[in-house]
Amino acid sequence: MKRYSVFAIAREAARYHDGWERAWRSPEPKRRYDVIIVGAGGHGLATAYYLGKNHGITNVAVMEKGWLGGGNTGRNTTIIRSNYLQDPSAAIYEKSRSLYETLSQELNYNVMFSPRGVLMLAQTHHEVRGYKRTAHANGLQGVRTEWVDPARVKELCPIMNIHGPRYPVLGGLWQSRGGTARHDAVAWGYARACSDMGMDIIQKCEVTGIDTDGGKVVAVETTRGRIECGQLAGIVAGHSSVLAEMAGFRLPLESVPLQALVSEPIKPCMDIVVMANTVHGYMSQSDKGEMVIGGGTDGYVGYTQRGSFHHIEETLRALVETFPMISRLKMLRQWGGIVDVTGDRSPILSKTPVEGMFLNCGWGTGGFKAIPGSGWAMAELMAKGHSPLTAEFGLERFREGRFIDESVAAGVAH
Ligand code: FAD
Ligand code: PYC
Repeated sequence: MKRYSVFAIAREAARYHDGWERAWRSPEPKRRYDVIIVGAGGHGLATAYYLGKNHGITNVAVMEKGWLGGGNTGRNTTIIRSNYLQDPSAAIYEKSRSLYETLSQELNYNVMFSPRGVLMLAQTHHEVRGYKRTAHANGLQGVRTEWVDPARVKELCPIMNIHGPRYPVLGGLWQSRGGTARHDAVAWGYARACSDMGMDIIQKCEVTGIDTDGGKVVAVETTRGRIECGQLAGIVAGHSSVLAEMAGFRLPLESVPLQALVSEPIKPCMDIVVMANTVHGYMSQSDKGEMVIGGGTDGYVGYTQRGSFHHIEETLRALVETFPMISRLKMLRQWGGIVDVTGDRSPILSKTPVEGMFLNCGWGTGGFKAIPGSGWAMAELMAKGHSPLTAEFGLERFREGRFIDESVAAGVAH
């Protein structure tokens, strides 16, 4: 792989940019791999990357039914934070946030990580108590967050109306090292690095069946034929229950549409991320100047990558009362993804009833921020059979009642 650098840009500028090579190869699938990962979203690609980088396992294929990064990874609003309540969550989300800090250098690919700060507004006394509790818990976990008062909120985000027609802003939970990154660059950067290690990323290849022998996974059936494997990881977000059904077991999660929209581009007016969970909407400004906006999930199970119309209206109503100046903005695009939501709003990183098959799913509305940490932890689980970061996130917690309740920290109404 040729390194990207300022010298490479200058060199290519001088020769009409005809020397760039493809960022990743598009090989024909081999008959057998040591590891097959289903799903070339951020989590699947990051898992492959850390399998190679941290554990030397490179006979790996990542199978993708569409195009890489075309699932939720390329559809999210890119908010990165680690202000969760429970210790196992803080550990994996903070690992992830800290990996984001140097990911561009690590991958030699600009993922445009922007630690601009994330502010979660408290607009009821219940939220004030909840977020103060989170700030205290984060202090004990070594995660840097703080409670800020309304005057500081206004200072951080001058375009905000803190008096609110319905809910005045009573303060907020501020994580100054939270922020955003360019979502598809994260997928592309990992894909390029995986390809460089000799791994095969097979796009337009849907896994349609899972073959087992004596309770152990031996191969997958795909739209490009049968491919054998030593280990299999299902990392397919909203399609996790479909994949689990192929392997003969059920998962404790529901798939629901979650949508987002962007406005026309405007001059810089907001340099932090704001989440307003009582009125329910969140917003940041992209580098292009568009306001990036999102709301809650649909109230019913669905596989449309669209989302229902009333959510657009509810989300914009919430944001117009929080940021009155956006009332005259035109909205440009709207889209949806299918998110996989567990009962405790925490992910599943786990072995499964099928020997050799692993699952990484249940990130629901909040898995973009977790991509590097999840990949790191999942690779460790697959290579060594255990990982301190995944220990509490096994499937068995639902049977044993050891829930990791993050319904408040999830930040998005389900
Ligand atoms: P995906 O990126 O969905 O990748 C899974 C891949 O598996 C897909 O490409 C799919 O095509 C493929 N696949 C499925 N079935 C098969 C099969 N049978 N064979 C082969 N391939 C298959 N998180 C945050 O942290 N911050 C946010 O601000 C945020 N905002 C969001 C806003 C929206 C609108 C949405 C939809 C999600 C948001 N999220 C956010 C959540 C985040 O996007 C996801 O948790 C994360 O991207 C999941 O990544 P993934 O790699 O697990 O899944
Ligand atoms: O998890 O921070 C988050 C988030 C924001 C919007 C959607 N998910």
